[in-house]
Amino acid sequence: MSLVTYNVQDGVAVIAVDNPPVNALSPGVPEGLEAALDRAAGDAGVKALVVMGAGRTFIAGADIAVLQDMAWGKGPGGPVLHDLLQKLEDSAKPVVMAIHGTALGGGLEVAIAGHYRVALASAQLGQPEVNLGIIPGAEGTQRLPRLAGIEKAINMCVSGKPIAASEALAAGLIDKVIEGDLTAGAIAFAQRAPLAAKTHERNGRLGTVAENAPLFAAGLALAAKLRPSQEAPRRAVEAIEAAATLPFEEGCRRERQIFAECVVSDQAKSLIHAFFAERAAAKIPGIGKPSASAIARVAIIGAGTMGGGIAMACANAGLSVLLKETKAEALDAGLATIRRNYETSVKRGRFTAQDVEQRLALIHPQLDYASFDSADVIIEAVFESMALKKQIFSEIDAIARPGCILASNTSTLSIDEIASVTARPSSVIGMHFFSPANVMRLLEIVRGRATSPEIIATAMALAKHLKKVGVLAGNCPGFIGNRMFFPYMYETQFLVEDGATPKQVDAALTGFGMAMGMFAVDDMAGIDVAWRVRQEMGHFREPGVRKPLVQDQLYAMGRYGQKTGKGWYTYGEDRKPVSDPLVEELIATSARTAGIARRAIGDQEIVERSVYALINEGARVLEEGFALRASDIDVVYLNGYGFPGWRGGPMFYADLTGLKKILETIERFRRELGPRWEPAPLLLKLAAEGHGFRDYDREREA
Ligand code: T1G
Repeated sequence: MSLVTYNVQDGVAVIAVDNPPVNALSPGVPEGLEAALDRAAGDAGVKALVVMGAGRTFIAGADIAVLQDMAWGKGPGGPVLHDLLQKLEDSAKPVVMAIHGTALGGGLEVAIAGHYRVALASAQLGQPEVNLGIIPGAEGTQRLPRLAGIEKAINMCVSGKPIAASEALAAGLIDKVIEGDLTAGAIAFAQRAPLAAKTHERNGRLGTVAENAPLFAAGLALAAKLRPSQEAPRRAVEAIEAAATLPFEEGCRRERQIFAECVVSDQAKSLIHAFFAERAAAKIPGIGKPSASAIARVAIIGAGTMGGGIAMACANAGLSVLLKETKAEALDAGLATIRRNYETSVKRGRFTAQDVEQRLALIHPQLDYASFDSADVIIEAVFESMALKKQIFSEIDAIARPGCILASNTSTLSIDEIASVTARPSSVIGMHFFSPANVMRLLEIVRGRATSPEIIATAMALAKHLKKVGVLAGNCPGFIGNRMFFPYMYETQFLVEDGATPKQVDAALTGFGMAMGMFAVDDMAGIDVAWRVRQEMGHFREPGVRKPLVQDQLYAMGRYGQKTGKGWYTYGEDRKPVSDPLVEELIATSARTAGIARRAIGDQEIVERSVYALINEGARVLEEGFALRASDIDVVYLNGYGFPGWRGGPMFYADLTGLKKILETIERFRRELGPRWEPAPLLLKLAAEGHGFRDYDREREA
């Protein structure tokens, strides 16, 4: 089956890439395009060409599966598109690119090799390669600045963010926005279009050394700001600089060199893994692919931080929301926070005032269960108390319509126990949002023993509809994310008792790439919340286990973190964490009283004890079946816990580091630090076999 179709309409050859789902430049597509170009060149009846995508989009880039092979040293060293690009540019007949959906990466690079570009207003154009740890590798860093100027090219390649057709038109990247039928509009344009200059010959917008110097400096600053630890954005600036300083062909050679260096990097391996891991998480064996069309009305219980954020996420997705509280003050406070958050989004240009009014109009505040019987999903978002959740679930069980999803936003408590108070445990599921719920992409979907496949499938579809990344988790204490987070969090507390400081631990973790250090996270989430969760989960009740010494004392002192201005750190107006000698004294005294000989601790030990605690517990979550894949665990940590994307997630990072090395270190910790460092059986097994978690996933998929 040809991946490229060819037909002639009114003297114009219409060449369409037809490689669903996103017309990636998979093997066979570049070849098919070249063949079609040759055919059009030889067809006397053809005066011009239109190149477009069949189905929902133009070309969404190179085939990332092929890139993954490249990253691991299999397959070609770089995109093999040069001949196609040259053939497009050298065509003796005008080539018009007709863009709808997305023209991304190699797709945009193909488009800018053509003589003209027209697009629907809804089209998105971008060079998102940095999201995969690479730079454009099909001469995009050489042609894009020639069309759109140095500054625009830098912004597009460093941010990786697509731009709309209107912005592309203003930038000179496209020639016309087509209203109505794209094909007809493109053909009409092509029939009137004279042969245009080749993009690589258009040097007018390449600027001078003097003009460009501040642009390149600003580009490097942008790269450092947007993706501090990532190589590719900085290398993209380097490639664009080559466009401004070298002849075209030499610039292309420089780009290919930089691309080849980036694609085999651990960062590229990790980010490409993250791309596919996110898409794999949506596929649940034995569970169909339903649509969320059945969900129109969501009812939420609790208008606190989580309930309010969930209400915003639903309203942002166009869903009608019933928002229930028990007291008018709490409801008013919740609504005020929602409005304040929306006003912040308007200030940041994310929404217009009209958008906000539309969304607020979808949120219906109330103090009772009125209309809850017409809800498609009811989400309970009250604080972590099993007794309170059971009371609420027995109430909504009596009201909700048949088939309604009864969901709990619990972050730690048993879904089975909550479901046990209802007559419909098959409709009960965990939908664990992350704070702020209107921003954080992760949605941990927790299946109970009785949860039906339909309910799971609909919850997963709702996640996609809310633009969240839904990951299915089993019903163990803390599910995937928090279950792993507790050993990580406690290990950082043992590290400060052993001699480090909260500031040093946080600096080592952010140096590793974590979005925030553990002590700053604890202060943001609330030391009182962590205390309540520890009580509910009964941590450290077994005799003989090492128990953290200080967090409970901070709780007893009312130091709950940012919300009280004091926690592990103190906080001023700017909400920036400041080390508190009182806390460091408290740590030293507690350690002394416990007979702990404090010592100097290096950053490597901090990172290894923290991150390996995650990996070891992750291996247990996996072998006990509470996560479907190791890559699902990565998706949870990348989207919910600030683990750096360019490290691929804790399990992928473990593979890159080598399970044998990690096991050796964990066994040393076991000897030196005690039984909490017992290696997970799966880790022992895989390390002994010389395998990684990726191999484990592959075997299970097979
Ligand atoms: N290659 C291979 N598969 C791809 C793909 C690609 N470029 N893009 C998407 N898919 C698959 C995806 O895995 C999923 O598969 C299905 O398509 C639907 O995707 C030379 C080297 C286009 C905005 O980075 O951003 O070009 O899970 O669920 O939400 O310089 O996909 O169904 O089996 O994401 O509607 C640059 C990546 C590549 C774009 C659509 N291009 N794709 O979003 O659907 S590097 C990109 C996206 C490059 C050049 C360099 C999004 C989308 P499955 P989906 P969606």
